[in-house]
Amino acid sequence: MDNIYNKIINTQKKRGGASFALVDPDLKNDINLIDQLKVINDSDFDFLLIGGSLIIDNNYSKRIDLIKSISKIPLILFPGSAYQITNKVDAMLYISLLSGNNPQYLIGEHIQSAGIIHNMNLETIPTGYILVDGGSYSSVAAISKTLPLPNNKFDIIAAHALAGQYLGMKLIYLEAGSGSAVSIDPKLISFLKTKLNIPIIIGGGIKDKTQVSKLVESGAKLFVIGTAIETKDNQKKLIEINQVIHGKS
Ligand code: 1GP
Repeated sequence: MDNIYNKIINTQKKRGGASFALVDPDLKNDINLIDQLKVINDSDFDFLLIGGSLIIDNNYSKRIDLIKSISKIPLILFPGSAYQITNKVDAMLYISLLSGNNPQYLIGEHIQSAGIIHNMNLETIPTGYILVDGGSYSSVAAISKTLPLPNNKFDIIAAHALAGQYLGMKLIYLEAGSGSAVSIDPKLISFLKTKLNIPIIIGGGIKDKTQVSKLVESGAKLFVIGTAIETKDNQKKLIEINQVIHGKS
């Protein structure tokens, strides 16, 4: 079937890995949204994720239209809440926050939006979302009112990821938090690879190719990059990161 999930899996197979640009359609990115999208178009990203923990004004929908008009790659929603659901995307990560035990983000937002998603006939990609300590207090932790899992307790993280797999999730998203000081530990990836048989996507604090090389060596294939795109004059670094993700260097 030609859906976005299969496209992710095929990209991973054909290119060795896939990179996801994350754009937060919030007021804070308004001034340089067009510049960010141009950089994304010219830096060999495979997919564009749209979403944020919190949208603080009423221009969300307009920004999605702008993103859609400029982006050349598939758009995947990465919603911070049911409120962000839109049919202007090609698919959505259907995220359940497995860490932290807050029923609102485990199942509550899903019930709120299920009928809407059904009417929109939107592709949902069931994703187990696991917040791992990235060394700073993250927006996800603040908004979801949950604690991250300790980043050195591999067994605990694996138990959450396996629970997601057994519940039928098609992806595990390991989140260190946007702009985190520490990204996901390559040793954690090697460990999880021996247990899971669903793909792992990694995000939070990914800034340079050296860091990505170590993660690729440990078996990581799917990467989310957000803050590094918001950083001015950073295109060279993004191109280098994507070369490593795609096995070109
Ligand atoms: C946040 O994982 C993403 O949800 C991306 O993190 O902004 O640190 O790249 P960065």
